Parts: sequence; C-alpha cells; structure tokens
Amino acid sequence: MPKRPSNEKAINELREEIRRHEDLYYLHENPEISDREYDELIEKLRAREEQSPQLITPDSPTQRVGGRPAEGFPEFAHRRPMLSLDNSYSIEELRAFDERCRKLAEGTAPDYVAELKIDGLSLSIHYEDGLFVRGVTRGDGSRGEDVTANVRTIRSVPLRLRSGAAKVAREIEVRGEAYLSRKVFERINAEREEDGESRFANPRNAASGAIRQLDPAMVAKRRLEMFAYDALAGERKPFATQWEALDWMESEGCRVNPNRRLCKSIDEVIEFCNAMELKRDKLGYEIDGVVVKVNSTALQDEFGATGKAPRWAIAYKYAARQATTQVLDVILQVGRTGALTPVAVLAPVQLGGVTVSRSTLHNEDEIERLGLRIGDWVLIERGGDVIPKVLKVVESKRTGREKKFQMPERCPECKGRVSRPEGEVLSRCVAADCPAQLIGRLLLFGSRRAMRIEGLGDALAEQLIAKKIVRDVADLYSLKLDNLTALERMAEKSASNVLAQIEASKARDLWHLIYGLGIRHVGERTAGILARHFGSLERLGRATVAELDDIHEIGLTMAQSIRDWFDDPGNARLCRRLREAGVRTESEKQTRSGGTEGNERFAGKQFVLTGTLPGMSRDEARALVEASGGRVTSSVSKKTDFVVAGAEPGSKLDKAQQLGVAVIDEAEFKKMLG
Ligand code: 1X8
Repeated sequence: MPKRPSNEKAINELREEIRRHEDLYYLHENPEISDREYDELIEKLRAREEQSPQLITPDSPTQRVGGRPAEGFPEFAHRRPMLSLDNSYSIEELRAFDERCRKLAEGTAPDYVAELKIDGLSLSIHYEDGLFVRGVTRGDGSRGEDVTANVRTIRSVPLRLRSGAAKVAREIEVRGEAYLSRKVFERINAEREEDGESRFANPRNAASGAIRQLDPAMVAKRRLEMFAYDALAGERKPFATQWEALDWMESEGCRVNPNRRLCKSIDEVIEFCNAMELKRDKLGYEIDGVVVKVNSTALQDEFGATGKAPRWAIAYKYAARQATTQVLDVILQVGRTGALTPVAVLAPVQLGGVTVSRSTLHNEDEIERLGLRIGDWVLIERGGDVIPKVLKVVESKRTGREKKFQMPERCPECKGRVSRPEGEVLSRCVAADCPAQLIGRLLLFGSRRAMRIEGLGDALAEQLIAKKIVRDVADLYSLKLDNLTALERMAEKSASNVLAQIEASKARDLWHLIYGLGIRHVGERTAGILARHFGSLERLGRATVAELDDIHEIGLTMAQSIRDWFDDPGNARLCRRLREAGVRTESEKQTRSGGTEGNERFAGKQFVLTGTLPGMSRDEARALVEASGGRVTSSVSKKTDFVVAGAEPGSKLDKAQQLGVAVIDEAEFKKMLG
C-alpha cells in the first residue's frame, strides 16, 4: 500500500505556499490568488495542525493575526489587541453565527449592528485630552507601526475631537479603516503607468503602500481617507453599545460610514447585506462585505474572543465577482496619445449581473507579469467598475496550443510605426495622422472640461476623420453646414446646433483651450496654472523648459513635455490656425486688465467650495479661484479664508461657522472676482 504523505510534510508544504502568497501580497503588493483562496489555504493548514498540535510553531501563518510590521517605523504595542474577523460566505453561515450568539446570550436574541466592511487597512488613532497624538497600523494585531506623521495627512481623521471628548476619558482610541477612493486609486495607477511602474492590484494594497511611505508629503498626495468604526478608553469600551459608539464618534467629528443599521434580528442583518450588495457599485470606494457586531458591549465582553477573532462579530463576505473564461484574442486600442492598450477579448461570461467580454490588460508588462497567452483560461474579477481585470492564468487548463501575444511593429489602425521609448511601459503609434489618435484628440478638445462642444461625440468625430473633412482640431472652425448635413444621421437642426456650439467654444477661457490640446502630462489643474502664469498661448509657447520648471507645481517631465509639444512644427501651425479662426488664445482677465501679469486678486487666499452653486460647476469655480491666484482646498480649517457655499452645503458649512470662517454665496463670490 502506498504510504500516505505525512501530516508534517503536508503542513510544511502548506506553510511554504502560504508564505509565498504572503510575500506576493504584502511585500510585492501583487497577489496571485484571491483573498478567499488564501483563507482556504489557511483553513486547510489550521485543520492539519489541529490533527498534530505538537507541530504548531509560533511562526506558523495560523499563529499570526495580521500583516507583518514593516521596517522603518517604530513599533507600538496596542493597548487592546486589534483582532481580525471570522469570515462567512453565505446566509447559512450568518444564521449559524446568530445561533452561536443566542446560545452564548443564554437564549435571548441579541441586537446586532451591521456596518460596511471597507477594503482598506485598519488604523488605531490615539487622542489625549481630545488632541490627536498618535496613529498606529494594525501590524500583527498586538504590535503595529507608529505612522503618526502619515496619519496626520488623512483629512477624515480629526486632529482634535469636539467638546464632548473629555467627558468620556482623557485618553481615547478611535479605530477605523483607511482606504483610497476608486477615483484616487485609478489616478495613482495611471500615474504609475505613465512613470513606468507596475499598477497596484487593488485599493487596499495601494492604501497600505501609501501609509508606509516614509515621506508624509508623498502620503498626502495619496489622499487616504478613513471611516471610524470603534472607540476605546484604554482597554475598555466606554459605551454601552456599538451603536452609541458610532454616533458618538460622528458627533466628535470622526467620519463614520452612513450605511449602517441597528438590527433587531438576523433577518434584518440579512436584509441589510442584500440591500448593500445592490448599492455596492454606486459607492465611491471598494467594500468586500458587511461586518456584523453584537450591539451590547456587556455581551461582547461576555462572549470574548477565540484567540484571533472576537466571538461577537463576523464578516459577511460578498461572493467574489470572479469567474474563469477563455481569452479568444488580444487586440489593441489606440488612444489619443497614440498609446496602444492591449485588451483581452473574452468568451462572454456572467459576472455580478453583467455579461463581460472584454478586459483591459493595461500594457505589455502586465501581459508578461500574468504570463498570459491567447487561448489561455483566466480568472477575472470585476471590482466596482464594469471593466473587469485579469487576476491570473489558470495554468492547469493549458493545452500547449496557446499563442504568445506580440506587440506589432505597425499600428493596427493606420499601419504607422510603433515605438516603445526606453523606460516606458507603453508602446505608442508615432504616426502624426493616425485616425484613432485624431478621433481621440477631437473628443478631448470637444469634451466638457475642454472646449465643451456638445454634439461632438464618437459617431460624429469618427465620420469627420474617416471622410477626411477634419484633420485636426483647428479644422473644426472651418466646418460649413453642408459638410455636416452630408454625414449620416445628421439632420439640419443638429448640424446647425453643432456649428453654434463650435462657434461658442471660441470664447472659452484659455485654460480650457490649453487642456483641450491634449499635451501629455497637462491635466486640468496644470492647464489652469499655465493659463494664469502665462496669460496667453503665445507666451506659453515661447516658454523655455527652465522657465516652466520654475513654476511651482510644474515638474521637469511636464516642462519638457510642454516644450516638446510646442516645438513640433505641426503643433505650432495648429496654434496659429486656431488664433486665426478666432479662438481666444489670451486669458480673459489678462485681456481686460491689459497687463501681462496674472490677476492676483486672490493671491495667497484659501477657498473651500461646498454644496451646489446655482450658476457654475465646482470645476469652474475652482478655475476662477486659481486664475486669480487663490487655492482651493477640500476641508475647512483655521487657514481657510472663504467658504463658498451653495445649496445643501453639509458639514463644511458647520465647520466654517464653528471656526468663524467667512461664508459667501455665489453672488458675493462673483462680486469679489470683479
Ligand atoms: C475590519 C473592518 C471593520 C469595519 C469596516 N471595515 C473593515 N475592514 C467595521 O467595523 N465597520 S472591523 C474590522 C476588524 O475588526 N478587523
């Protein structure tokens, strides 16, 4: 009879494998398997260790509560361990949790609090006499890293609790989950890609990378946020219930997630879980489930913990929106800058209620990292966005007939030359007349934040380029009615509307034009800074790299990119033709004052915008402030000079009133602008 592999051998192999995945996850921020698969490995190991308890070593992955402390920050011992949560993956498991709780509560049914489980990293925030003194990561649950300077940059962490704090205790600890919004996560990944770095796999990894940065200024750029979920006074919970703790933290100025429910039964908890699953995609951040807690603090204390997790709480994890499917092909999309983005064409598969048939692969390096070949079976996951990502290749399904993807030497759209500059992750089509790029440029130029030409959508842009009626954005200004009415699906009424929109766009302020030109690295904010600094397209076009680099907030890469753009003779001609067509190439305020210096009416002033303004968007208001030398920040502080408040202003207005900051409405704001 073949000898059964010894338990010891199996345990060692499992530990090896788990440690490898931990390294991939924590050190390289690049996991190969889903959290659920990781949990399953741990469970397997735990089961084996239970059979042979003598083999349990203190360094076994089952003996650890959380991540490992990183180097570079002093350690801090938590006053009360930061436990992890047991997971449940089904309604039955939730009901089983309820059964256990009722038994522990001797037959009575406890109330529960249901809260969202945020996909981020837990932090412990210490206050003394109401003042923020320390921020610590969870670390291994008993000791974390003191990341105070970094936590200070999180705007949703109050640096001072409001008045009532002293009544509770001199020393207070608030625990919460720090995270990155989807928007910021996307921005960081886009920046990393531009800089030739690999993308973060998920917001949690990006957040945990952010909090471990050694330079707080870098952390501040990451725009971490936090939802508070627990309050402690030393080792003790100072409130009779979790529900009160949440309300109290909110009243003290902490950000508490509004999606929470006090439940009288497990049925209500289940209802909340189901309702939030439907709302999941509409939240601006990633959640991976719901945390269910026994409401009464006395009962929590009675129930205690099992070593690594409390008995009075459980995480209900949403089914991962993952599926396996086959890669039928890899195609390339050509963006406005000529960047070639590989996209996997998938055998259609249902994922979280939608049919998925495409998945972005980002760039060649990502394909390399995944080891992906055409014909492979892949595990895909849909996060908050409709576009899913490929997590890994299912190697066991390989037949040997899979084909490697090769970046072509010619652009699939125009057959132009493709080049990948040293140190960059993106290959680009370098042809100046590539139609895919031209369409992309027209669309950017006409977009809302740029020249706002309504009606210039995909269909129109494609036809204009394909029929060679328009070759660049300046050609838009010589379009005639019959150019447009000759196109498909373009009646005379819509054609004249489009022409009117194009005409109106000539008067847009300079920053919209600069942004709409699509100069690499020049986003809306930079466009605003450039417009204010130079006051005209001509002066901007004459600026040297050194002059550009000298401007606060403009780095060398940007400076070089701007200079390169204007040095291109085609672009220089484009600017001239735009001016000749009557497009405003001078800043409005500059023209009026006749000077060459920026309008510095708001120099050094800090503004906060809140609520909906009746006559302008937030972006417009921001641009106006910046064009006059002011700054817009997102939260109200003593340094804020003015809060511009519109309809439904929310807590920023309260804060302004508390601090005695001047609050103005749109009319006053406009008056100040002159
Ligand atoms: C982890 C988390 C908790 C909460 C939200 N998100 C998390 N990731 C919450 O309580 N609302 S609690 C928790 C833990 O105890 N490990």
